Amino acid sequence: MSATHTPPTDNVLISRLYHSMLLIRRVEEHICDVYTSDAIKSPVHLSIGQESIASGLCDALKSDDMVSNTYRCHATHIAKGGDLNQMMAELYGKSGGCARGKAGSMHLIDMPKGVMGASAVVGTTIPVAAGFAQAMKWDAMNGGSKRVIMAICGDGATEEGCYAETLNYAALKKLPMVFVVENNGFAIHTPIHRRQPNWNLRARIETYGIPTQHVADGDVFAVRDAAIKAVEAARSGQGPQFIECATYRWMEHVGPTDDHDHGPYRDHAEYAKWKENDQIARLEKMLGDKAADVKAKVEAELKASIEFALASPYPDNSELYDYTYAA
Ligand SMILES: Cc1ncc(C[n+]2csc(CCOP(=O)(O)OP(=O)(O)O)c2C)c(N)n1
Repeated sequence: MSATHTPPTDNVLISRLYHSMLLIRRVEEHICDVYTSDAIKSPVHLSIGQESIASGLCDALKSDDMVSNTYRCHATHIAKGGDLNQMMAELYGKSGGCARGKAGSMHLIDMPKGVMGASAVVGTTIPVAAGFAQAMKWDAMNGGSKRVIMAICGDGATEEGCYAETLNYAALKKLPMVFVVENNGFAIHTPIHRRQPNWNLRARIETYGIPTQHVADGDVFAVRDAAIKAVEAARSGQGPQFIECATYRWMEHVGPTDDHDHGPYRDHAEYAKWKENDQIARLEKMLGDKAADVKAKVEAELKASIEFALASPYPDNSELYDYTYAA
């Protein structure tokens, strides 16, 4: 697989995207390293191999725009500028975590940085994102700035009833939303052709009158360009937009290892093709000697976040019932 998009020559942009993708990869590699020690107790859904999607998308957003995601949310949290120390402390179950150590990997949140809380229940964040989009629209009508929310999910989430309902509502109300599907081809182990009679996702979305784009090769610059176009359209009042980004999950669905010997669900030639297309290696090559400074910065940020997490205390027993609700 080779990238079809003309790469930019702007080193500031290349460095920024390389930093974003490398930070995601190194944070998740750290998770893999420590997971068996039980220091991180919640299930982890890793985005190793999929980094270019979150990094390309979030680069098109302003700081007061928002992003929503599912349980596979480390990458968008980092790419949108979510606080890394709080994220790491949350993974370690510490009180300095973004949900005070009570939620773990699948429920990252950083509202000041525009990261909506994520959920383990497939598809549930999509209608919540539409609620934010509605509020953003009303706010802009009352003189506030024109903000956009990007609702990201996997291909499996598009099969939830609430996905169709949200597309319908967002199109009807011309909400400032960008729907994105990170299409890694699997819902856990089930490929898309065994789940849908018509797996042309974009054709389905277009029936709502929502314009669609497709990035077939994970090219980080192509993802960013598609996102810029969609965000501009949504921000200027043209209603919701849709982007399908093909990608590939290198690791198991949940957990810190690969599952390449777990039966025939993967096509190993396809995995090799995507691995060869690794956008982190590609940008590292483009940067040459300049990559070293970015790498050093990433390692320093990672180290600081681990130190923060380790130094943070566990939540006190007295907090057990705080922020819990009963009807
Ligand atoms: C409502 C609901 N149904 C089923 C599940 C079990 N489940 C967890 S992840 C998953 C697959 C989702 O796949 P996809 O949306 O493509 O995201 P990916 O994991 O590939 O990023 C399923 C079915 C769930 N968590 N919630």
